[in-house]
Amino acid sequence: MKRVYTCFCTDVIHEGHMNILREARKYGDVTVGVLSDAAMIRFNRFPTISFEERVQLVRDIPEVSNVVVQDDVFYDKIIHELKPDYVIHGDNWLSGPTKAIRDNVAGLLAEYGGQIVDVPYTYNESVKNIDARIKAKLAMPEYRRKRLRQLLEIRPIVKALEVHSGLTGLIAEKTIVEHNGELDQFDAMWISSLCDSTAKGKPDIELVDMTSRFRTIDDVTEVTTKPIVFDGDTGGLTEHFVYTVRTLEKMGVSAVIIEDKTGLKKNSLFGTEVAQTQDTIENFSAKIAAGKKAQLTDDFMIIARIESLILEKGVEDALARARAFVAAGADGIMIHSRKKTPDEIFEFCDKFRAENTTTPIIVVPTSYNATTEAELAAHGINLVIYANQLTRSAFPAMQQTAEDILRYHRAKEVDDRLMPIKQIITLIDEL
Ligand code: SPV
Ligand code: MG
Repeated sequence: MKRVYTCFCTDVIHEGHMNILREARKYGDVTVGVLSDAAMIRFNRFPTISFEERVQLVRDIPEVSNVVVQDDVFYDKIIHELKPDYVIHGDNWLSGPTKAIRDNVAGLLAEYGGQIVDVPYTYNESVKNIDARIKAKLAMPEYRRKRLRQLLEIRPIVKALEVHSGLTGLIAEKTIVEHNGELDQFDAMWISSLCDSTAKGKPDIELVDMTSRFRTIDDVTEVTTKPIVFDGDTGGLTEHFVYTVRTLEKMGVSAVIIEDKTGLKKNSLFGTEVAQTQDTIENFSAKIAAGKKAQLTDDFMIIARIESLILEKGVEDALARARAFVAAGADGIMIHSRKKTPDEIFEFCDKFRAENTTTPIIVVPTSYNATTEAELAAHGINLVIYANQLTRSAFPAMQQTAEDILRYHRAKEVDDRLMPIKQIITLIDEL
């Protein structure tokens, strides 16, 4: 009997999968690999059922002889172990980022004369509907909200991208890249006060009110499924913050980050060039404790952002605050810096991790942008936020286009820089 292998990355078995399995059975004895949670979220999307349930789904299919775990999107380990005569897959992997996976499989099979079988990918109305229903479930507040905590458990470092509209949300949701033999995508979205304000042409001074910030969240949640980390600025008055917590939770936001400043807040990247006042440990701890008391689910996270390094108060001050804020109930610590190198951030993280191994650490490496995710993770950092790069890339592109239309009195000269209308239309999902 020949050995046939296929890998499933799904929460439901539909006619497309059954078609592959029936085809596979014609070639020999069928082993199905079920992608682990960690691999599935790199490749596709967050699972809506547990790994054990996904294994059981496959085990129940008569065409399947063996079920194994595949814990990487690439097949190296599994092919070396199983040495299948055939690997069978839908022909959708002949193009797009997943072509890298097919190329990897082809190379591995060529070493001993194995073969790939590409079967026509089934994408009819019924499969589309199933797909849409899973997405809709992932977007529901009760599923989306808890996903940040789940990702912090699974991922070596969670990556969030700034979004401030439905369109930027779609970019964070859908961008997937194959590079150096790895597939990657963003895990979460950051709703930045800076970029949300900038998109409205307003300064980042808590001027754009919460009701407006919530509308931005609505725009994003309407078209995405990934978890949201909300920039809550100072959190405002404690008496107001408790209401903010309730609303964010209800909307399915996973975390709010509030910074330990008081009075007129200015953006941290101004540092000490503008007057900014840090809140007292006592006041800010009371705000965190009140927020924790107000929240209704265990999923939601209140993250304390420490501005000691921004305000040049030193690492010891930051550590004292981190200790106090964790004691007050903070679910994570964001430490911010505007230095070009990560030295002070790493000093803080190393010292904090020596006394606290579990509380997530969050960073925003805008200024020390040469530091890689792997270096951040090696210092115990759990979440990295790319806080403003989308806005900063779009703005000069739009400005240049506006200038060139004025310069040439027509739009032809800018046209080769523009996304074709057809492509921009297909970015948007239709129901
Ligand atoms: C934001 O994105 O609004 C932030 C991060 O708060 S920073 O701009 O670096 O202060
Ligand atoms: Mg901000």
